[in-house]
Amino acid sequence: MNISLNAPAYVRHEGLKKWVAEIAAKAKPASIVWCDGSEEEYNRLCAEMVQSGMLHKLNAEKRPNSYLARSSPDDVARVEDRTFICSENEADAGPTNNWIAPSEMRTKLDTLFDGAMAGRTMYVIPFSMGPLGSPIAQIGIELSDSPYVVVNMKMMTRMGKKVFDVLGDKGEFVPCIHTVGAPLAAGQKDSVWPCNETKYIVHFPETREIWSYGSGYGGNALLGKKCFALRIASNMGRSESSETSPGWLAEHMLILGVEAPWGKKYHVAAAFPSACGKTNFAMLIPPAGMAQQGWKITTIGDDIAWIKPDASGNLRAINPEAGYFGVAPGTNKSSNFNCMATLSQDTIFTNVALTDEGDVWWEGMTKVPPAHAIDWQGRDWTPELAKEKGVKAAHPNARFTVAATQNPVLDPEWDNPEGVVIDAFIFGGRRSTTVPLVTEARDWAEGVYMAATMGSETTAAAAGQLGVVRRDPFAMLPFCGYNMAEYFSHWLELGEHLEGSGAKLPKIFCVNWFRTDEDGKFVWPGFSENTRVLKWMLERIEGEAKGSEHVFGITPGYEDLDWNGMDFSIEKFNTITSIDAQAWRKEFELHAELFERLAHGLPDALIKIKASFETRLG
Ligand code: SAT
Ligand code: MN
Repeated sequence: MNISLNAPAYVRHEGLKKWVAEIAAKAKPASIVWCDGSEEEYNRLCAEMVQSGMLHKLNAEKRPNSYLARSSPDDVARVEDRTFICSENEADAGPTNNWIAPSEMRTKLDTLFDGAMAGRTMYVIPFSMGPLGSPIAQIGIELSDSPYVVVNMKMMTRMGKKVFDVLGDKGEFVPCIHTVGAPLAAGQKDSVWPCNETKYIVHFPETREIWSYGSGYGGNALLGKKCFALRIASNMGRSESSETSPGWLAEHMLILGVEAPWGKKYHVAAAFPSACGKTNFAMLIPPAGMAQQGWKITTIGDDIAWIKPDASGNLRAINPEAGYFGVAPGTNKSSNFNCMATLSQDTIFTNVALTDEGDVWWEGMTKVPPAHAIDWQGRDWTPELAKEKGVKAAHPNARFTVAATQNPVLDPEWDNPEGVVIDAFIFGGRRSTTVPLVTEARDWAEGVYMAATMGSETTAAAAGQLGVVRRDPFAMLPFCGYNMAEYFSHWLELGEHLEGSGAKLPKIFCVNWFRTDEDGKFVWPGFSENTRVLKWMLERIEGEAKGSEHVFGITPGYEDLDWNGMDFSIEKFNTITSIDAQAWRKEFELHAELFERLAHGLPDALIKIKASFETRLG
């Protein structure tokens, strides 16, 4: 078969063209389209998908220029058990990643990709993770046979023609190859959401390649996101560390800007597992009283941060993404007003419900559900069905894709190629018990310990069982592209390096918004009220707020938080801040289990800190 490469004249990179031709020869698409990232291209592809049934155009008055996609019911979330880190040595992937020898995997992929794109168009998607040309940014090229991927990548990354200018004729890029794995025979009718039962999400960290087979959903298919910006980038950041350079960090973190009434602006990066409220925290509106005092929060990113020390040793962060791929269910005007405003137009929704007016709906969007809707699987849905049979209108991992520029509280620095200086790191899991509302680590190493031993109850963002506690170090368990124990070392060494050169490190805090009472109800209202916790953190940075020291750090007393405009009793405060020695003895046993699992390469410092915490606990 002879298919035309069709490369536009402005693509001057021979290596890139050769690679595209090679993949095309293997996957045998019907044609190749080089994406330019234009509005015209976006609109054309959306129109084509409306034609094919993959997208449904929403009511233009209610939701201008927006679409709904419904995925196949067996392609609704990241597939962690089908995600592989194929390093040369198994030990380099570590015990928390699935590993298959690269040669074996390549043989497997050769077979899978042979003719995988038959009958489809292969899109060449050039993208930059981070502001184009930023010293922290990186370039990727995704080859995909999914037009849905193209339009999502347009919103989620800096995508298009300009990338080729930065790339020049021999620039480096991360090759990302994606197929839905559903070749079409001549004349065969396409399914609305093509995918394959067999799925492989594969990373080769040494050669910095990504191969994704069989899924069209989210992090499995938008390869700039978790695959590149976390799994491959975490490898890059560590491999660039040496005697003289501490390397850099690729983290599962939101970045926000916060203006304090005393006239200073801070930047905070926070790691929570998928579907634990990063987007809500990144778009927080301070409670009315605090807003009046001058508190203001702006978004830089909602999911991923790349963090690099500058010449003075400050940790500078960029958001490598350019849009949000957020969880819809639970999002509403009171949980996240700014997000709802962001979604008012130019949005692609996936797996939410369709109302009779041609707008979208999901659980928690409004107090009163619509009397009738079409659910995420295209079936009739009513509130009665939900009550009687527990049928959900939207899938719990239903998502929206939207450009960051639509966010009304987008930080003016969000696109600054230099990044912003981070003042504090926050780590938080979803824990109904044990972990208190907020704890400040006494130093960097103890902060690393807290982040490393973080646990969280699982959510719908990944296929698998819901609500079980699993250790999720740094909220990176599914995203760290190398041995987790070495990742801890990288953090510790980066801290030592910067401290040794006289830099002031960000403070590290650990939070838990999710403690419940005997009835299983959340005690802490969260959302806006989290600003009070943020305020305490910033006052701690300034040496202004009090707190008391306990086993593993410093926590505020009731009187140390600002309760102005909020009715929250000291009894309630005690339920979410109490430290139950018995529960913590159990918790340390779980830390021990984690450390045993990660024994190979585990830094001694963490073992010592654990021992000292246990001694303090008595
Ligand atoms: O599917 S994604 O990986 O993009 C979303 C998430 O799990 O955070
Ligand atoms: Mn995420």
